Amino acid sequence: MASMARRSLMFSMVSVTVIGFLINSSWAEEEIINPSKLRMFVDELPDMPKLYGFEFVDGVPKSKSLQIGMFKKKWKFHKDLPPTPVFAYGVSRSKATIPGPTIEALHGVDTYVTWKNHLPLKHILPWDPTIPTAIPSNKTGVPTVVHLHGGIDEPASDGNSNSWFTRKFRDKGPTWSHKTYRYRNHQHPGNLWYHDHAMGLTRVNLLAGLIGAYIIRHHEVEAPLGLPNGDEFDRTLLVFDRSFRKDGSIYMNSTGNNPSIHPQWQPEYFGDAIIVNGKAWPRLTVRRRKYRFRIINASNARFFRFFFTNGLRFTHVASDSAYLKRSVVTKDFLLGPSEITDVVVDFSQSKSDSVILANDATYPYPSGDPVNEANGKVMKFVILNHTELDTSRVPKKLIQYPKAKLSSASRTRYIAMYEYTSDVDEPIHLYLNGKPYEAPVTETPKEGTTEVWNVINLTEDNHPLHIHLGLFVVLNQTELVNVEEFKDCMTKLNDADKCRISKYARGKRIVVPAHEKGWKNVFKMRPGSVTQILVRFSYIHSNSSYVFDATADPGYVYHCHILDHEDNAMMRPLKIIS
Ligand SMILES: *[C@@H]1O[C@H](CO)[C@@H](O)[C@H](O)[C@H]1NC(C)=O
Ligand SMILES: *[C@@H]1O[C@H](CO)[C@@H](O)[C@H](O)[C@H]1NC(C)=O
Ligand SMILES: *[C@@H]1O[C@H](CO)[C@@H](O)[C@H](O)[C@H]1NC(C)=O
Ligand SMILES: *[C@@H]1O[C@H](CO)[C@@H](O)[C@H](O)[C@H]1NC(C)=O
Ligand SMILES: *[C@@H]1O[C@H](CO)[C@@H](O)[C@H](O)[C@H]1NC(C)=O
Ligand SMILES: *[C@@H]1O[C@H](CO)[C@@H](O)[C@H](O)[C@H]1NC(C)=O
Ligand SMILES: CC(=O)N[C@H]1CO[C@H](CO)[C@@H](O)[C@@H]1O
Ligand SMILES: [Cu+2]
Repeated sequence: MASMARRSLMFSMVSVTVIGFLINSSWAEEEIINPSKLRMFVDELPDMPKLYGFEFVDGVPKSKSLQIGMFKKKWKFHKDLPPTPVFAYGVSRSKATIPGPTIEALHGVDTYVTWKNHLPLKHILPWDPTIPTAIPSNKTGVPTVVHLHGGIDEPASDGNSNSWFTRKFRDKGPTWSHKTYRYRNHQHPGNLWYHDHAMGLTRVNLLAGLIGAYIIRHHEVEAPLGLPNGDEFDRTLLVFDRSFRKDGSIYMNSTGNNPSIHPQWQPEYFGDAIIVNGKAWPRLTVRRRKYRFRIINASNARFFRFFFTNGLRFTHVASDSAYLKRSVVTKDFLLGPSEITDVVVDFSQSKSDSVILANDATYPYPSGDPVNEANGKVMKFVILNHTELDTSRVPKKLIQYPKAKLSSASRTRYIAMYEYTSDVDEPIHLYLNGKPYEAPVTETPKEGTTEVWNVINLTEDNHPLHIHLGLFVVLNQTELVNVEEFKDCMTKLNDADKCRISKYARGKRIVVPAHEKGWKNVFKMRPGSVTQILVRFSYIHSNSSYVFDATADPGYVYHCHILDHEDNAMMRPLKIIS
């Protein structure tokens, strides 16, 4: 496949800029800013505004209704960059931020959110009407719909891609049912994030800025752990990559890799500037003590392998939405798109008085280019000299949810990932199980059950698979032998049993890192491998059934979380049955 060539093309984008006018290229290409022109670590790391999804009435927490809008506005991503037109979430246009406000919710207390679309008629980024896309019947604006990633909620509040709506709800997708979403917060405490999920527009709506963090807290369960807490020492870092033009606008290539088939769609978006909480390569001054960082990877396609340049370590306490059973110390970790890692960093252990959080993951991961000077750095921590009393701790034992038992699985499914290429060997689209999104639902798990899913990656890229509603544990990852032979058979029959998968799933066993052995909602499906996961369609913290009707319409979805893949159309319906 031409992926290396494709990647080098994108990589050479920066050098093209310099001599842009000499090359016969479109204005867009000429104007891409060379990221080395932006000074690193000059902007302070912002903390996003907080919205509380509950209120105390006579000392008792009660549910609350929030109104959150989506606005077009300008955002300063860097001191040296002109303001960038963006789409941002917020309670008003002036208060809207990139990322949006962090929503704080309490376990057991419902939060209601009315998501309001105030976006203009025209998108700020190029999109592609030839992939399955939400297109309003008349010009009523940019379609949007919000998904709470990691949320265990009713289907009608899950942000189904076809439940999109435009400005003032003037036009609505086929599965739209109501304006106000109900988030039950009945699940285990942890880290979630909200983002747009409109059919075929997810990648551009997120690139434009429609993302934000959502935290569910459960004090009785979490307080005894003694982890660093409070706004100063417990922080959310939302990380993504973007490219900019010299006028500050977000650059996205408007020419597809198969322009005669899809005028705009490209298989992966990569930006050269690394943005944390809305600032490119920011800095944060920290005290010599422990901090908790909830790190959300909101990139379209970039993987990050984070490490500290001075060897400082990370102590992992949670992964995606759930606490780990035990804390795990690592020197680095790989974060796939939309994965969340929750770590404690003890700056009192630092031998230097500043440290850079860096990244060395190739892109696309794992077959692509190495990082460069710009995208290899994430942010800087300036560490104050004064040592201070730190009463927070990181216990070895965190929260143990009942073990997922393989023997309890009610059935086994195969989920094969396919990429289809054009005669110039460029990807045209990707499907799960060889089926487009619109094909009738095939994954219909029974509520309360656990299933084994064998995810077979027959493509060259690492696909982070995300399942709505269900959580899963990764059992093992095994490389396929004689991949091409197996792939040929699968391409013809699309049936893992008939293609005798057991004959091929005999390669190297890949060790699942300790910090990813807990309950997850996204996992990186290695290329040329079978990943076996145990998916649970019930709560993990209790045996009670869902506190809502999970079998209702329009159901759920599961998809690749490389947004460019999800949009075209590595996504399938998931319908829970009783
Ligand atoms: C757009 O079309 C929908 C249905 O096709 C209709 O309900 C709505 O009123 C129209 N909106 C405008 C602004 O014309
Ligand atoms: C945009 O994509 C097209 C098609 O893949 C490619 O030919 C062109 O070089 C790309 N532009 C830039 C600036 O990378
Ligand atoms: C972030 O997510 C993107 C896509 O989902 C992925 O490609 C990238 O590797 C991830 N980065 C990190 C640091 O996890
Ligand atoms: C810490 O102390 C060293 C040596 O006294 C000094 O050079 C450095 O600037 C101080 N760092 C901070 C962040 O104050
Ligand atoms: C993966 O692990 C399960 C249980 O641990 C085992 O039954 C299965 O055979 C393993 N799969 C492969 C491909 O090794
Ligand atoms: C759910 O029930 C199983 C079997 O009775 C038990 O092993 C498990 O601990 C229970 N889980 C919770 C969270 O109570
Ligand atoms: C990098 C890698 O191993 N890619 C493989 C993914 O799977 C396909 C098909 O199974 C292989 O052709 C690739 O080589
Ligand atoms: Cu993918």
